[in-house]
Amino acid sequence: MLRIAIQAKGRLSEDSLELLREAGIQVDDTKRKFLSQSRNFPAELLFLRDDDIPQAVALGVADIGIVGYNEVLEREQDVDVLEKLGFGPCRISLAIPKTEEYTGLEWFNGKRIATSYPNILGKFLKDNGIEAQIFVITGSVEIAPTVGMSDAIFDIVSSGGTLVSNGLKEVEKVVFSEAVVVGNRNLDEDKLKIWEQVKFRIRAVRESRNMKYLLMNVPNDKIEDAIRIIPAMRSPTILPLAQEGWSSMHSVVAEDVLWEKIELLKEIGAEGILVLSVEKMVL
Ligand code: PRT
Ligand code: ZN
Repeated sequence: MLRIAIQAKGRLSEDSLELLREAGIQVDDTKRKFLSQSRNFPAELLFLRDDDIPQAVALGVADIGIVGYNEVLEREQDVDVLEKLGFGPCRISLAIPKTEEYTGLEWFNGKRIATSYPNILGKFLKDNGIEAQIFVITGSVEIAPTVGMSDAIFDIVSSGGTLVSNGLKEVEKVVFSEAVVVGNRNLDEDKLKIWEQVKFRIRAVRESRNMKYLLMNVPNDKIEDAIRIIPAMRSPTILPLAQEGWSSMHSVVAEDVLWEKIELLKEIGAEGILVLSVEKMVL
């Protein structure tokens, strides 16, 4: 049995549950409890505040956990980052009032910086030889300069909208973060085996999310060109059509280059192009 800690309520909880669900680990989240056992997989979910996940995993209260990399860095617990998950992207940045002229990192010498990430900030300032005062607050960091609590802030930024609406500008991006899987350092063989299974499934889910299945009819003398446009995993599937001189070609293509590929395929005479979602993909 593998115990997986995920955020109970917050920005990462839905994506974490969805990823596990798509990986075939079903839990009854309708009556979300503190601890919920999967109906069909040897795993149980422990719902925690994100701040507590690195410590829970370090202590072995949970075997693995899904949490923002920012929390992993800040909590300085003995855990391993086992896998990056891609969702919850953000950065932790230094921001100052937009009316200030920013002259480089020295600007922060002698200043007071409000943050919920004192460890990451402390290390960054030390590494850069900056002497500033760290003022720890746990919420609404972005209002600190307006109310005179600090000269600057060090906080999570995603779109940047919160900074702008508080009259601040981002001047240094210090850490980039996304949701990651952290693991206890002393997992036994059974648990490691289950984690390997989970990892394999998570990768297949993530791989398939970015992929589309493409079907099209291609004149036989253009098949070589079509293969050059969409090389596929090994090679595309080619099936003869009833109509002489034509074949049906099947392949997968990454979504971010889909339109560009379709245009090239049309140029070489491909017809009846169908694009389908990929449910799961195992490489
Ligand atoms: O209750 P619990 O302690 O579990 O949750 P929490 O309130 O501490 O965390 P939560 O749910 O807000 O965020 C969980 C994780 O999501 C963070 O640790 C990050 O890894 C990640 N994440 C991604 C973010 C953001 N994007 C984000 N934008 N966390 C917070 N924000 C905040 C940001 O600080 C700003 O105030 O959202 C606001 C809007 O950001 P902009 O730049 O888009 O305006
Ligand atoms: Zn938190």
